[in-house]
Amino acid sequence: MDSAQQNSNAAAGGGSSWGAFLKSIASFNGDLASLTAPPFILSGTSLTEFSSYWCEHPPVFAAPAKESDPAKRALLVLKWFLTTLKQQYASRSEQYGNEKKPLNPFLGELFLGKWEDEAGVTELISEQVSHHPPATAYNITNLPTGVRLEGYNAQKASFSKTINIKQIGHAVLTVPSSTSDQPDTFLITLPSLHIEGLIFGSPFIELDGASYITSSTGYTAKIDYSGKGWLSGKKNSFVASLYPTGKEKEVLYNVSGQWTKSFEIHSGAAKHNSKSTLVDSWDPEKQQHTPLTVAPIEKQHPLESRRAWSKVANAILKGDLEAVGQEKSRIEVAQREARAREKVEGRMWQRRYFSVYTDAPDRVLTQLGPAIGLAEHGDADKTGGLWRFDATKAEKERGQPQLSDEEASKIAKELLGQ
Ligand code: HC3
Repeated sequence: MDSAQQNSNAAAGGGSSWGAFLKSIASFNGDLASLTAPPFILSGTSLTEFSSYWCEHPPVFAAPAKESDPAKRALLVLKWFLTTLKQQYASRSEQYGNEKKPLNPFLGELFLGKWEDEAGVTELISEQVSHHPPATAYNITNLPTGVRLEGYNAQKASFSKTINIKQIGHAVLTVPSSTSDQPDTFLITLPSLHIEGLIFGSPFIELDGASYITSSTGYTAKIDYSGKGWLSGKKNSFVASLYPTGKEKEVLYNVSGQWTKSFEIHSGAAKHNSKSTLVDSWDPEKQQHTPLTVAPIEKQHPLESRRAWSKVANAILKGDLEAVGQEKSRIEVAQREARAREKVEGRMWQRRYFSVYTDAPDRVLTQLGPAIGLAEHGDADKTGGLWRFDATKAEKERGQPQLSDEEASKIAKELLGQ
């Protein structure tokens, strides 16, 4: 049975529990992890993997480093951001026919990888830095140019007609400058989203509201998202404009299109768009993407996502729900026990790559946050802290020798119950 048939059977109540799932959503308490989704909606991929969606096209990610004009650099940053949206928000539904419920990462879970292409090596580090509330932090560096993205995110969900998700957290892109010792900094907010198609048993994501990118060089981009309305509009639509910070009416560039399909970049305000104002365009169908390379499972650290969840993921693939439940609960129980031990011993779980930023106020948020309505504290109370990449810790991790089989088994037993 293909996924479309599966979904329509499920929606009609054909042997699956989609109806029960819809009922449970109506009394939803906002805890996404607590949603008991029917089997066909379960995914064996953990949310720590989602950090890789920021860099499907490393050359586009690194491109701002080669541009010296600050407005054009800001435009290249906006273009890169827009090119990430398709993989971030539509890749699961395109691949499987519906949005899935990802695995809820455990504290300390890691997802490490790299991209290798004409942009050189670009490294990814993603770590689950908080479990209550759940928050994932990431750091992506293009080694040849030094372009670096770091950020952390959590989700706050609510129910009104459908599942609505507000993203908490932010990202900071650092672009080394050819004319100054000080790199340019771009503060990025994350769009809100909601789930469509729930009633038909084939959920997919639509983005809504607005998100922003503001730079230390004095430019801001606003991206407005909209979907298909009852009467007009196309799904996954957006319009974006780039302007000098604080002067929203003085539009330097405008971008419009569909984040799943194609978009065009024009100079000036949208009302003047013509062939002659066209600066650039993007069509994901015509672009190559660079696959992420991760170490083979047996070479991974026991806390790396694909290794840690491999038994759960295999059980999901086989549709063996009993095994899914058993394997998940092994991890959950071991994690609860680990937290209890830490409490008794008066210590805290040590994050491997990130630290809570305690020298508040944070420089980037203080300088750039007010222009786009981001608070100085970075919503730290909702993400277990204001998380920043810790280069010293990362250096130490890099220097660690590969774990022996015995050491790896000990960690897997103690922290994952495996
Ligand atoms: C809401 C979501 C979990 C969070 C996912 C986030 C916001 C994570 C950060 C990434 O950078 C972007 C991103 C993309 C997709 C978001 C997921 C979509 C669905 C999932 C819910 C927990 C599952 C809801 C269950 C249902 C009904 C879709 O199966």
